[in-house]
Amino acid sequence: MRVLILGGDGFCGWPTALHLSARGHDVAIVDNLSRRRIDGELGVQSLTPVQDIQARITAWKEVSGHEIGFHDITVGKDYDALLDLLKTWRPDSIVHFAEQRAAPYSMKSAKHKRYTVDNNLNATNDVLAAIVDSGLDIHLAHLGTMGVYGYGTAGAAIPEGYLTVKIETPEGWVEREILYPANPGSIYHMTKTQDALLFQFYAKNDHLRITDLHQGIVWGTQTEETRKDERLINRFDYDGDYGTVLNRFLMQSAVGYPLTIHGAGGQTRAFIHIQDTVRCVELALAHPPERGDRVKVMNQMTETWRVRDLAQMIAGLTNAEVAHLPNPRAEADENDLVVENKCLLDYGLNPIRLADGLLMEVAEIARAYADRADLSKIPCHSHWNAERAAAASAPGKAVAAE
Ligand code: USQ
Repeated sequence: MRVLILGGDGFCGWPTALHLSARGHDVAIVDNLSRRRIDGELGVQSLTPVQDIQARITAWKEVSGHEIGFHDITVGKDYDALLDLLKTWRPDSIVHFAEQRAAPYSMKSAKHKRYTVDNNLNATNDVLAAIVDSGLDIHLAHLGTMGVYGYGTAGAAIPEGYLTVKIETPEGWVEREILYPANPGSIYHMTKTQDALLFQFYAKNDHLRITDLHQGIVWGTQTEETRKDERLINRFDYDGDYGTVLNRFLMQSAVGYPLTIHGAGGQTRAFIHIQDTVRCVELALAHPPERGDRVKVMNQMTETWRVRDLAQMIAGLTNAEVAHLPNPRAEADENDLVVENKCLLDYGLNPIRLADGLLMEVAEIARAYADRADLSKIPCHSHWNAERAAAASAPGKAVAAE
């Protein structure tokens, strides 16, 4: 299969490109390297020494014998270049990761909100419009987020995209299937709920074949392929904007920094290891919807954890201290989360569990590159609203270790 990976230089995109290439697919990457520029803006760097894209691709050729193409195109801006690439390279599938993916970054300021909305929504619309314009029957698999659902339970497990509801009509009660009500918790998550509407429209209007993968929080850094050579190593974000909770806690334990629980740590979230992310994308590409089908939605997660339970487990494993900080986010103090993930299990995924030993691999990677860490970048300084910012700066709200 010929697969174009939009955002193929990023944390999920790079290991996906390698995974598909290793399995014999013809892979090309489209990326404008914006994630690397944002590191510059924030004054941070990946904990792991990520090579530039050309060095990565050269290393992969040496290690595997496989070529990966690279195209420096800004999806959402360089429409003609994208369309031209689709027409000439003629991919069977496109995997769309080309979006700004950090919730805290999207909430930093009006400038960051505007960038995230502009970048993400134009990228998605351009890909869809270009597929229509190309006249090709390309399957689009998009990386969405569990956060579109709002982390609730609705009294039952969160279904995969659609909810059956009963509506009272003059003829009595009728059953309808609706898109699960969107309930985003940040501007970033909001863009993914808008993406879902774009997908519904293009599937209905142009009969495009689309799969939306609603993914939980990714943990881990290495996959089977990125482990093969240090030049292939994946990103490891730990900073207050791009670092995500489990990887951050493992990194913090490795460098002796108290685990930064926001508020009471009562939020429950869905998790998936990066190795399972790349497997799930492969499974999604192998099972595309038919032309004329509705958008196929898969919940891409393997287990749920409450943030304070995660912190306690890691503290127990590594003797790390735990600290409660004022929560920068406008989120509930506690939530329960039950999620269906039948699709990927039916396709044969054998999920990696937090207990499987890879937790310590992540901690070891963090220890190996600890000298690259800038501990001043660990706290999250992006506040969701004025009340959260005021609460964070109130006297007596500094880090309190347990
Ligand atoms: N949290 C802490 N301490 C920290 C970092 C986070 O308590 O040091 C808490 C947050 O308050 C939140 C939870 O952990 O309740 C998750 O935060 P996160 O930063 O790990 O993840 P989030 O901002 O939700 O976003 C990440 C990815 C995003 C993806 C999403 C999946 O950056 O691209 O879509 O996870 S999900 O969370 O399921 O929506």
